[in-house]
Amino acid sequence: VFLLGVARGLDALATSGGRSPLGLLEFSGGGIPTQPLLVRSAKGISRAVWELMVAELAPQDKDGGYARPADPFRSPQNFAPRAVDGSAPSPTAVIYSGNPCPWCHRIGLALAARRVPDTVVQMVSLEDNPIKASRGGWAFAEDRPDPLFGQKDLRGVYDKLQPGFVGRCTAPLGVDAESKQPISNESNDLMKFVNSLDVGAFVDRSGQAWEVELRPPELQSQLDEWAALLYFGLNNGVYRCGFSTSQEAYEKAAENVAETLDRVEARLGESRFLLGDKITEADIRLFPTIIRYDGAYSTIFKCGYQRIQNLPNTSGWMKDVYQSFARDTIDIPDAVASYYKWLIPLNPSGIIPRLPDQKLNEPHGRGTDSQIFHLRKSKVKQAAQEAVVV
Ligand SMILES: N[C@@H](CCC(=O)N[C@@H](CS)C(=O)NCC(=O)O)C(=O)O
Repeated sequence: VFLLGVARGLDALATSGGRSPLGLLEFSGGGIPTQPLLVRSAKGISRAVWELMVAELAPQDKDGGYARPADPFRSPQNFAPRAVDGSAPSPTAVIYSGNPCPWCHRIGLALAARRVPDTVVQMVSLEDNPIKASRGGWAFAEDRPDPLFGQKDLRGVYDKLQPGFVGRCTAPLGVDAESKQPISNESNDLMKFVNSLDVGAFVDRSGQAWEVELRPPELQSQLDEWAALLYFGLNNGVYRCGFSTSQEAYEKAAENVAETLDRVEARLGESRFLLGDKITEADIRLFPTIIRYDGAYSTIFKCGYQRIQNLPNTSGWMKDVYQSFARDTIDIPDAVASYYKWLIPLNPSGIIPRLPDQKLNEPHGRGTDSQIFHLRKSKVKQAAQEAVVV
């Protein structure tokens, strides 16, 4: 039946061009119960292969839910707060990062919000290319080489930091540029590291330097609550949706995402940013997921029917953050395309759908006050960069 099908299919392909290549579905039936067998085998084989591929890509718990692997490099001793004037010949830290990655995006946003110059922290953007990389997805682009170890890919860097390293070579990864020791490969740690740097970014008329504070002490418990909520329901919630291998695990994750989006939408109806009229770390945690949501997560991760463009507060907030300081922190088409190109089990065709118009440059209608950051006094005497009067 199979060979006959092939022959018929090839013939059909050659002559009509409008039929399936093997012609199996056209030929089956008619007394021989081939179709149930075909469908059952196709379903069983593709499901088994698919499950294997997803579990390799995204480790699974026993219920078919995504279990994110732990991060091996966490060295809090390497990020005691430091004052850095940016005049040293090489940066204090290098952060290996990748444009599509939402966890890396947090670090780029924190650096941009705090105006940390790249003479202090150098973000090296790696290419997302698992065919070029020897493990994981990250390889150095020719025009953006590895500044510390001269490696070809991120695995090479992990191997330099810990010879014979076994595990996921994930971005972001922060490395102390002087000691060449890891700071952390966990984005929460790296956000805290970026917030701890004292670079004297703003100077007032009296000559006092100021820093953007992303975690004001009086907001810390609220910030921790929001961090947990956003991680569960959105940052990792969208991944739990996309990497589920059972209907039950998916349903739970999709419900968490929907509830968290509703909560965010309601919260942003009360104030310009998540915790009031100033940007905090909570906004920086939310933005990378929201900006990728309509183009990638809602579709490839099957997050559900909600769209950011239909949430007026959240989409206004997204435009506000984008226009205020986030514009240069992401290449959106590249980030979105990466999900469709490289999450092969979720999109075997590699076809990239047409992107929604996020209208990011349109008026956000969320407020006109340009003093959108909390500030703290800096210890840096002379501003490391062009003074900005506050
Ligand atoms: N826990 C890490 C997660 C980072 C992460 O998952 N990075 C992904 C890119 S979005 C990665 O590098 N994956 C490569 C791999 O798993 O091999 C963090 O928050 O920093």
